[in-house]
Amino acid sequence: MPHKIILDCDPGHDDAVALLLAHGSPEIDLLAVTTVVGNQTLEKVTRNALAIARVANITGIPFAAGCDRPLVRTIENAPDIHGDSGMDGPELPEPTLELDSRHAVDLIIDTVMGHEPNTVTLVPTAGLTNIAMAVRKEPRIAERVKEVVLMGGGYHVGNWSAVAEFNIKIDPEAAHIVFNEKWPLTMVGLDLTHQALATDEVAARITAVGTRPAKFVGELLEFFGEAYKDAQGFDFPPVHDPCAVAYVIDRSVMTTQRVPLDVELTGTLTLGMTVADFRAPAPADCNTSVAVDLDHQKFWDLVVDALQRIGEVEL
Ligand code: PIR
Ligand code: CA
Repeated sequence: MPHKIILDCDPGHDDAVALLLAHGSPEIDLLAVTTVVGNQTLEKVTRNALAIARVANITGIPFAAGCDRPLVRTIENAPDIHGDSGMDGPELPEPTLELDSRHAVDLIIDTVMGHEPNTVTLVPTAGLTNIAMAVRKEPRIAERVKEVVLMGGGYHVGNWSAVAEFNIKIDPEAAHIVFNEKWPLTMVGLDLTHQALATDEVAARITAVGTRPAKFVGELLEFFGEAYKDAQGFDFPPVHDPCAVAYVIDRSVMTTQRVPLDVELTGTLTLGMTVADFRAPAPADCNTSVAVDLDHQKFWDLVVDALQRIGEVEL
């Protein structure tokens, strides 16, 4: 039985790869795609999500727009990494799919409550505003969701400050809510995703697939790679968000460790830091884990395999 997931995202170059991986994997049943302000404005990331749907011919599942600002903080976007559109590089086709009329928070609640308990996995790859709002509006989803596998945070690495990661830092109060719920939660943070580098060999494998969707990914990675070189001095870009999807597909793609986690809300230097307490064996009631080591080969095999399954798509 494929794993039912809701992808909550802010496309975003790596969000796009996450969406394509989910769509092209037989192990994933993609129930809904929701968007939230993050890499760019809500309007832009939502348009980008619909453009990806057209590129890969994703139809028959609801896409809904969510929160256009964080719970407490003022909006922060990441144009240095993702460009003015939020997904600069490839030409973005005019969307054909229509947005669901519901707010993303309601779509998330309806989808979780409309399926059997313990069958729906939430995969957030952006700020956690929608997820926090959903669990506040309908607290029963905390017991009903199978698990949360999110890209965000880092126990030893930051990218939006010395110690904080973007998805957590832009809405730390939302992250605090999500990290302190009782659902099983796996944090696929920068410690893991900085191993998911799109090397030249990876880019060549993707281009060799030869289809339009694969060419689209190739162009995304080219822009993302240049941006990461200029802004952060990386030789190759870390492709964060599909790591969370890959973990749902195949647990053996990474190792994890169960450890208590919390989100810093009052630090002057550490706002938005995800604090992992490694001091002792995790207590019995600890419901949080962090991703540690990535099997690079297995991860990129999953992405290339998904692109091959998506096949050719005419515009
Ligand atoms: C990536 C992101 C934001 C800022 C930078 N510098 C790099 C986005 C990605 O889409 C990913 O979800 C997460 N936030 C990584 O921090
Ligand atoms: Ca993202």
